[in-house]
Amino acid sequence: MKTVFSPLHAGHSGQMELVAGEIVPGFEKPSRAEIIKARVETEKLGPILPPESHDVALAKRVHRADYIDFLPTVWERWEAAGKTGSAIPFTWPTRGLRGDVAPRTIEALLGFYSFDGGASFVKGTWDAIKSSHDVGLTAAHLVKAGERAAFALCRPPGHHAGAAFMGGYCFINNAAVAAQWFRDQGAARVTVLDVDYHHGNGTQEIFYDRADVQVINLHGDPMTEYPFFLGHADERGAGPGEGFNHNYPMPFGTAWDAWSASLDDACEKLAAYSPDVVVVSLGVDTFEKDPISHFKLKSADYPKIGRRIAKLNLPTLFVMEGGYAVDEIGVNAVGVLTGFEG
Ligand code: SP5
Ligand code: ZN
Repeated sequence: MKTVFSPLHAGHSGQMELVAGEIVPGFEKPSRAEIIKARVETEKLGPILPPESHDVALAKRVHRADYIDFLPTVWERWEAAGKTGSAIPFTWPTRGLRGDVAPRTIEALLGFYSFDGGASFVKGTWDAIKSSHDVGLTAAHLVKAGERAAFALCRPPGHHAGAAFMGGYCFINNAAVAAQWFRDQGAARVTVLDVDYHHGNGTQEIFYDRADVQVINLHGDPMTEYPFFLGHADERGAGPGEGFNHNYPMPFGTAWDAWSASLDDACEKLAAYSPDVVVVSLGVDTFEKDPISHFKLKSADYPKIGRRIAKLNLPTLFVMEGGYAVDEIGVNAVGVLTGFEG
């Protein structure tokens, strides 16, 4: 399987996040992608290719255009305002406030275009976001060109990014952009299968009222787990999209037996939908040693995920999402891919 990777991810480094009342270095750090890349090499998964540059016109249809236009301007405006640390929002237009009027200052706009303080900017962040977007689309091209599967080693991740907001380490929703690209290229139906520990709220929001993109999520129950405000089992899609969104919330402590039962059910729904292509939002933060998550998957379980997905016998694009147990992230992420290859 071919991997697409860009070194530009590394400029998104040193950004801070708020954890347990303290500002700490972000869990979503450059070594994640480097360790996965090293494992792709030692496992001889296949060639590692650089991305081609792709216009963000498509991202402006998947997201709201004003949101995508905002992202490249953030760091410049933050510096121009005399600020020095990571650009992190701190005020959000929640219930009772105006979410329809874009304010003018950078600190206000950061809140306007986010749902949490988890997607902070440093100097190299926009270039990393753009490279991650390009990695996803370049890998999608490989699948369209006839590869059975390809691996988009995206960083930063994307699945928490909604139509007009960032959050949860995510800015552009790489998997959603790839899914839309497949549709534009003539795929009648596309499934996004999200196995990251956290609910892919952004992907769900983007496709919620559509029948042409099925969205399936396996994740920590939002009653007790981030992102808290989406991902319940009764969210089944709306309007023409009703019945095309499927959520599998699971409790803390979920291990392979229960998790894989959800995956089996998800794969049955996926097969019944009969998509032309599958986009897997591949997070490995389901791992037992993940520092911010609460499932109990073991390294030996990841190849089994790949094998189950391979049984669908569909063209498959793997898009990297989360996973914060850095020491094992390569073994686990690439384990899914070698398992897929059988
Ligand atoms: C792509 C992805 O996996 N994003 C995850 C975003 C999670 N943000 C919430 C982090 C909460 C951290 N809680 C830390 C507990 C440490 N013991
Ligand atoms: Zn996650």
